[in-house]
Amino acid sequence: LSSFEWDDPMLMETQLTEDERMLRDAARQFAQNTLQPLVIDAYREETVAPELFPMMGEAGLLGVTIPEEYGGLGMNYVTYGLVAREVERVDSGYRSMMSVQSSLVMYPIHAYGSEEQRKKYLPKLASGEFIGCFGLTEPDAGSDPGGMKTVAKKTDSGYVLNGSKMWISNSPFADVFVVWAKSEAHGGKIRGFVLEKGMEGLSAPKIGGKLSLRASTTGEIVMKDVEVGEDALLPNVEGLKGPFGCLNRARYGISWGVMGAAEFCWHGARQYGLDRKQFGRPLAQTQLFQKKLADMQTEITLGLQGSLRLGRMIDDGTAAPELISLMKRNNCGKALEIARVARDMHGGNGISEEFQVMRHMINLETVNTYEGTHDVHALILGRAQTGLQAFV
Ligand code: TGC
Ligand code: FAD
Repeated sequence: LSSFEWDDPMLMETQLTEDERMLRDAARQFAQNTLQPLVIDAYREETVAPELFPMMGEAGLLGVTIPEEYGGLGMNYVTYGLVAREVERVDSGYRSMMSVQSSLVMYPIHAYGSEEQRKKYLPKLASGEFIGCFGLTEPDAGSDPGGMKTVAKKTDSGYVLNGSKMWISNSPFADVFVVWAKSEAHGGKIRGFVLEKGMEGLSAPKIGGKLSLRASTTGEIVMKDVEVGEDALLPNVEGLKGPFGCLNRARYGISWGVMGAAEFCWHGARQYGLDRKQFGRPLAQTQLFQKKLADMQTEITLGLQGSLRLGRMIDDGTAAPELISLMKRNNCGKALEIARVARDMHGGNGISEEFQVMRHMINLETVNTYEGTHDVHALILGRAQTGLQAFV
């Protein structure tokens, strides 16, 4: 038998290809050298930072899975997951900025858009020259997006949109808005539209007072008689499977991302326990402390293996959406619990911004809620194994 790698017990390194490791290392370098020095102040000050997008674009973090001809990297979903893990090791808000752009804006334009839409938007979204946002949630339609009120009415030359979206990442500084609306011309079915900053009647006020995910900017999208041409419609998808197709990718990325945040908390707690002495010995030499570290190590090791397996299944076309729910739910819940325990293990220092565990803990409250709450994913899994739907 081989020796035990405490921080990589399943030897994940050996399960990755050289290309995957190379891009992971590049993402880690960018995250640690560029994002990490900014994050403590950015979180405290709730900094609005659109300038990070071109920097992420240059580092190759935007549109990892989008083909190279549209400015992406043309890499697989395992690589996308590895990138999410590195960025979220620094902050869930930074991963949010990146994953909305990649999975919720570039993906639908590529998968459901016309060739003209792809050429117009994707290269600039990949470089970060354009910033994108994704409007599904509304004030009265969160877990139940089918209850949305936003409508698109047909005009002679296109559509006119009315409605409002709530809790939209990146919206206050977005150039490109992928918005979902019920289209009267399509029998009330949900359709996707690509709106652009500056359109008359379109505004995106910032939501203030957020106690979580403060390094990422969140806003509303307000549409008052916004007129668009026929070319704003995403032609190749209809119904809720449009937005859910995007969410499948983003939820998968989150399953990796939160493990990055959890790893930060675990490694921090371990180091703190080695450095800090009480009762004449390191905290790490107590049974309770070691039990907590063992629990963290176990959950993170299993969570990462699950995400890697899921990534390979997405890449070979065998993953079902319910499996994505399973991994998103499990890894978010476990990461949140790990962050809470790590906060406790740091004692009083655990509440200081300097040690960073509390920031991760509070961020993970959001990540456990967005892209389908922990309980909504339980209901998806409950339905899949009983055949009975318990939403309504
Ligand atoms: P249901 O009847 O289950 O399905 C309606 C239609 O949609 C299809 N579908 C899917 N297709 C692909 N992938 C999936 N995961 C799909 N889930 C459902 C389904 O096949 C059906 O198609 P069709 O052709 O038969 O019509 O829908 P429901 O209305 O009963 O919804 C149930 C429920 C609760 C599962 C669903 O609404 C849900 O998942 N709710 C959670 C909402 C959510 O995740 N919102 C996310 C907003 S975006 C966001 O949070 C971004 S944060 C990003 C960041 O900052 O990082
Ligand atoms: P609700 O749906 O009102 O849920 C409240 C509670 O009720 C939850 O605990 C939920 O699990 C529970 N619940 C709901 N239905 C049931 C049921 N049938 N049975 C049992 N329990 C139930 N959305 C976007 O479209 N784009 C974005 O970019 C985006 N970014 C976000 C960024 C942030 C910082 C946040 C906080 C949210 C963001 N969201 C975004 C919205 C997010 O997806 C929603 O908040 C989430 O889907 C939950 O919806 P809700 O807030 O309306 O909660």
